[in-house]
Amino acid sequence: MNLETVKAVKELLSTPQNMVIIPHKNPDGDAIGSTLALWHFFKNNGQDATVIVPNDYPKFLKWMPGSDQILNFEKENHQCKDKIENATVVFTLDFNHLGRVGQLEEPLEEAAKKIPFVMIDHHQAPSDYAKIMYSDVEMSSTCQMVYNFIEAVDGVEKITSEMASCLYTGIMTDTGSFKFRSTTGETHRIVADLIDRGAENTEIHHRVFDTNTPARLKLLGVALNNMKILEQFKTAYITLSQDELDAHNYQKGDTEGFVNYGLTLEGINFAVIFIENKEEGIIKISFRSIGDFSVNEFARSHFNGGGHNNAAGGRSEKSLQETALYFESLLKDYKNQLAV
Ligand SMILES: [Mn+2]
Repeated sequence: MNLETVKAVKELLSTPQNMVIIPHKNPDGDAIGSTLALWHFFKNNGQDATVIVPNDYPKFLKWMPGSDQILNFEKENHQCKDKIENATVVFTLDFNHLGRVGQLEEPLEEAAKKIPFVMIDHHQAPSDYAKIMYSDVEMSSTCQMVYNFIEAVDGVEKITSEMASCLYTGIMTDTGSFKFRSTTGETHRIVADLIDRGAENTEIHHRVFDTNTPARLKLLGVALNNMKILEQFKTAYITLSQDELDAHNYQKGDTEGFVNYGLTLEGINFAVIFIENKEEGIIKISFRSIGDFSVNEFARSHFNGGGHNNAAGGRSEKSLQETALYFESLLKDYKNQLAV
């Protein structure tokens, strides 16, 4: 964080505020971990704060300290609208474009005309709605940034064991358990400090990763069986139809991490999963890569999405089969980049 940003935040926090803290739609471990950690920090410092999620999040994150205090915009709509109307500042975490919050977009657009927004985020190409911006694409996770934020504003002594567990969870999930390229020595130093401050690391890994249901494991079996490997492009992709999801009692979050299996194949650098969503009438896509191939650019150019260099999302309005064929047809233009 630069000095000017720190100064602006300190000034903001010097008077009592009604804070609303918002993660992106379909919040993941980093989104929930960062918003809850910041929420604890503000509450502990006598501020009024509320976390509002645009929609529900996976069960394997619901053990997180403070999770029971989160308001869901879809379920507690009036309460959420009241909170936003009475807010004096809005924090947006783990996203940088108001189009990423689903139905919350409109109330936030309105709020942005009246009150200051603070952005803490590590995605590319931030838009300019926030008065105070802490945006850094080099960061492993928004949780790592919230650690830096607290350190800069008030000192790491303010990090309680609850906050440490929240921040640890987000760093762990966003770095693929500390293996993605964004994981630096600094990331590990922060993680070490979080364990010293009470993050229950062994317990957190268990709670987040050992939560399979028999139906989910079988759905993974279907996904792996559907995997198509295109060795000439060092690419592997998975398709999952709505029928296949329905046959396995699909629950939100069940397909989390499936895309990564493609990258565990020797010689594969680009992995994709296409998941049919009949309700929204789209195919949801996740892209992952190892090395220099930018899935962010690929998703931006062809699938109305984006994200990071090695992890991005996108969507398609074609059918599942058409989407997969279209995807295959694009690969020849990337053969040189993928062959590296
Ligand atoms: Mn993140």
